[in-house]
Amino acid sequence: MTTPAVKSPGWLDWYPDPSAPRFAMPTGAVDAHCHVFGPSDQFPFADERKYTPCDASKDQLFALRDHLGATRNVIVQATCHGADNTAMVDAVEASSGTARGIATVRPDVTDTELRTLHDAGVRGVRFNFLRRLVDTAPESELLTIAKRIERLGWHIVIYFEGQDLADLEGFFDTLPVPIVIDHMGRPDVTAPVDGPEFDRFLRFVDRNNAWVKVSCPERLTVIGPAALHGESSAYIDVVPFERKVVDEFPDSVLWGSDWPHPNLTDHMPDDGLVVDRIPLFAPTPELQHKLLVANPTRLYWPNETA
Ligand code: 0GY
Repeated sequence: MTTPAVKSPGWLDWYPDPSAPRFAMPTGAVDAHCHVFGPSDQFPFADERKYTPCDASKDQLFALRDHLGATRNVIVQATCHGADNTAMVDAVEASSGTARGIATVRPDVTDTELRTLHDAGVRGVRFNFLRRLVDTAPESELLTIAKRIERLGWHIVIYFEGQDLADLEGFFDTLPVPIVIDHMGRPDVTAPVDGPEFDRFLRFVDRNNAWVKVSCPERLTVIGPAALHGESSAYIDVVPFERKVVDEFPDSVLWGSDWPHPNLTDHMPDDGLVVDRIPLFAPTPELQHKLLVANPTRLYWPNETA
């Protein structure tokens, strides 16, 4: 045990008492994007981190999963832990097979280390292109990693902002393994949903047969959590983008809570309300089943049928 870390100034902690969702997720639902942070006295944060969060433990994550009515999690390595995947792996191993992990690795990772991660339940690596979060590795190093993981049948989770896709897509097109895109490629939701930026994104998804996480409205919204102010649903300005992605790619969309919502600065979402938004963009039981059960099960538990 070490001393608990001191949070970054202004850090917002995750919502302590989320409402019970009115929308019942179908049996077998997967939260395909969430994180654990520490606890920092047990799993210290990385020296190279760009922020220091509150703790968000595996037990708190699993309690939220149960409260929201999900069955499984995909735990994505958070940048505050750098390439030390210990906390994430500890959570995946403690899940009795109900969680998979996405790791961060360096190009000099050994085959033995990769195999150990695989045996623990890791099924991919994350490449992060947000400068406020990481000093992104050169493309040559990322390509080395991509080739190393290919034989394990893993995929690459890519995190970038919409305006950067034009510069990055040539590199992404060369990746030799399946691609999973975080948060719909972070579109500018004040731009038209049928405008050139989002159209570029949709064509990129189509060309690569990529998976897309319809997640993180609380980070994309400009108008904010209007439901807290009497509107019928939260983050309403994100809905056209979510709907478009689900309509165009019903068999390759995933949903994630993004708990514990790192680096939000103006509010912290009630995770129950975030779940209640799902029917706004997946309006039929068939679409809900694909988004929440069939698609993530095919990607992360491929030996099962859903
Ligand atoms: C997210 C988003 C963020 C942070 C991280 O790994 C991370 O530090 O993912 C963010 O700040 O946008 O995907 O949860």
